[in-house]
Formats: sequence, C-alpha cells, structure tokens
Amino acid sequence: MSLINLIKFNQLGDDRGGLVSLEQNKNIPFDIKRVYYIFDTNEDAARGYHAHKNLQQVAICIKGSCRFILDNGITRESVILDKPNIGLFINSMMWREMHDFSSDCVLLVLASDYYDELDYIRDYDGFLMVSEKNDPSVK
Ligand code: T46
Repeated sequence: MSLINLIKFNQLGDDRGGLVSLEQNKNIPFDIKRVYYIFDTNEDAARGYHAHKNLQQVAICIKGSCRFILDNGITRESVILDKPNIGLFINSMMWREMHDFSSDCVLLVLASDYYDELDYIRDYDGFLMVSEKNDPSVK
C-alpha cells in the first residue's frame, strides 16, 4: 500500500474565487487540536527530518508548492503538493522530509494534538529502531 495518502477536498468556490472547508472527523480524519503554517521558506531549505510517535497530521499546500518524502522505515515515497484542495495525510511513525519549497509556498498543517517535543523522533536510526520494535516485519 502506498505511503502517499491524499485527501481531495470539495471545492466550494464560485466565480468570486476558491473556498475549501476543513472539518474535524469529517474531511479531516481526527480531532484538530492545532493548526500551524509554514511560509517564506528559503528555496534551498529542507525541513522535517523527523517522525512522530503518536501525532497524525494533514498537510495542505494552500499556495505554491513543495515536495514531501514519507518513509515508514521500509519504503520511501515522494509527492509534490501544489493544490489547495489536496491534503496529505501523515500518520504517526512516518519519517517526513520537505524539500523544493517554491518561494510563494504556504504550507498549512492540521495536527491531532498540541505541540509536544517529546512526541518527535528526530534521529533516523532511532526511528528505524522504534519502527522495527513496533512492527517485526520491518527490517
Ligand atoms: C511536521 C512538519 C510537517 C512549536 O513550538 N510549535 C509547533 O506547533 C511547531 C510545529 C513547531 N514548534 C517549534 C519547534 C521548533 O523549535 O518550532 C520550531 C521549528 O519546528 P520544526 O523544526 O519541527 O519544523 P519543521 O518544519 O521541520 O516540522 C514541522 C512540524 O514541527 C512537524 O510536526 O510534521 O512540520
């Protein structure tokens, strides 16, 4: 099964412009406890390089574009986000990297929990060890 789980949101816009509505446990598959956004990222900067133990998130590039890499410890997949009506669901225990930010990129992220640095795994080898422990099929 692909690691890239995209959610297509209904476009409610009309001839005045675009509109997308995000609702917890409706088109967002969890209670939304936090919203943050990333913008003005240097085009040569890469972000992420961590996994979350429990957090689930949906990332939506509401302007511009960027590329996500998701890695579950076995496979790595890449996807470009460049549409305000497409969300990338990022499950817990998924290593993520973000690259190739366009200069106008605004990345909106909805999160299932409050910020907690203890939920981050920022070391790739540590991530692989925890993945392996959680799933014996992960080598
Ligand atoms: C993720 C990807 C997609 C806070 O204090 N509160 C927050 O809600 C967030 C998101 C970050 N921070 C602090 C933690 C760091 O000191 O802001 C600083 C920058 O965060 P970080 O380096 O983790 O940012 P990214 O872009 O590498 O990762 C972020 C999220 O942290 C992460 O959960 O999945 O975006």
